[in-house]
Amino acid sequence: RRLPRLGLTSQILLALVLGLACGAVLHYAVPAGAVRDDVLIGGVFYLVGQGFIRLMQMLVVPLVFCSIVCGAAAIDTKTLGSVGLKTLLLYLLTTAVAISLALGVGNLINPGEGVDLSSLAAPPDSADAAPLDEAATANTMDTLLNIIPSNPVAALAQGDMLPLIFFALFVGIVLARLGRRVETVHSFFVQFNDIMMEMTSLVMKVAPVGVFCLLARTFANVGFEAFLPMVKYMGGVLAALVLQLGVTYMVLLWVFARMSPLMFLRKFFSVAAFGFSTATSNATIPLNIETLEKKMGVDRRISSFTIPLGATINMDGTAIMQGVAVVFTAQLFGVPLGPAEYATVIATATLASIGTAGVPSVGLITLSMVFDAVGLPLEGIALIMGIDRILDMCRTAVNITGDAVVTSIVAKQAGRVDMAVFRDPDAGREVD
Ligand code: DAS
Repeated sequence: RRLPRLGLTSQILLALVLGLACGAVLHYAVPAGAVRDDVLIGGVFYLVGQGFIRLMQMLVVPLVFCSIVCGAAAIDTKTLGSVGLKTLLLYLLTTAVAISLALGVGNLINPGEGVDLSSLAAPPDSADAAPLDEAATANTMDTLLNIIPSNPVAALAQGDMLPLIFFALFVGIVLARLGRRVETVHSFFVQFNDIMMEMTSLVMKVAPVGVFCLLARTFANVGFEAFLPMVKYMGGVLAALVLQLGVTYMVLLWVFARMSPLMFLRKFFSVAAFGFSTATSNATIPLNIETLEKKMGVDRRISSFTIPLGATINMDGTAIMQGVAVVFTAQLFGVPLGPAEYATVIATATLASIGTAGVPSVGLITLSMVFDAVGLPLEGIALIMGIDRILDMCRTAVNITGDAVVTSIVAKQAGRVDMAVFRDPDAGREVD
């Protein structure tokens, strides 16, 4: 009888457990020797683990560039109007609040303190070393000025993400303005984006092997010492997600829309649960729009624009994971972060979330980009990857809730919410 085919999530969880176990056995039970150190830890595990991380890095520039061009082109400035502008501003505001929350919680919990993994960092070749020096010396003004690329092709070639994102946004906005005159170029980017999304899901299929090797090597080298930081990192992300959901969104909903937070959460629970189980904002779009209309009386003419937009450009949960991950990795590898680096992280994560579509693990791909922007070693992803799938489900639930909260606020202020439906506890039962 064939083993039941395990879903990717369970495969990754299995790889997490096996990687930890294998690493622990190698660390505590197998004496140092050629096989253990050169063939396994420094050989297979290093090669496959780093190979997987490079596969993810390979996706970053084309994936982020295409999805931001397509995302920006979809924000057709003509139809945007006041509702659209207010929606855009609220989406950017909630994401900036989210990442600031995450950096705050990260510096409160200090998940990466007490363990020094700098011995694990791949030997910094010239490219890696440069950003660290730049980041260390560049002041905040230069950081902001660097957002505008003096040479966009160089920015693309070197993977300088902030200028790349700025240029992609610009291309997308002009694409929308020129409309039919440039439809060939537009469809090129749309098709290339499809290729990159398919490539992302193919790369993610080998994630279990990557996770196993990365964790086995990390735990073989440092043993269970690395376990506590991983748990603290997970706790930090979950704490920040709960704060964003329970405080930020609820305060916004009450202050700007006078809608009962408890009623909203009770009615929205099924959508959040769906987002949690699929770890995909895009797949949740139809249920999100249906629930807002039938259970909360939010006019579909608003949500059919703001929800798909939010699924693409508003990823507060992802920004939270990235904020905590930056603090975690900087502490693990002893990389100093000053105000300029924090400004870069907030800008990169907020801008990066604009384009990346809501598909599983996309937050991990753009995380390697945020790390590059502040010169953090990608090995930090090793400890994050194993538990990322679970966190992906949690942060996706927050991503879509943020979309629905902003939609409700904008609709309410435009007088497009039927409050009788919102207040009726039984409204829209048929949606469940
Ligand atoms: N899974 C993504 C989403 O659908 C979020 C992420 O990968 O960070 O929103």
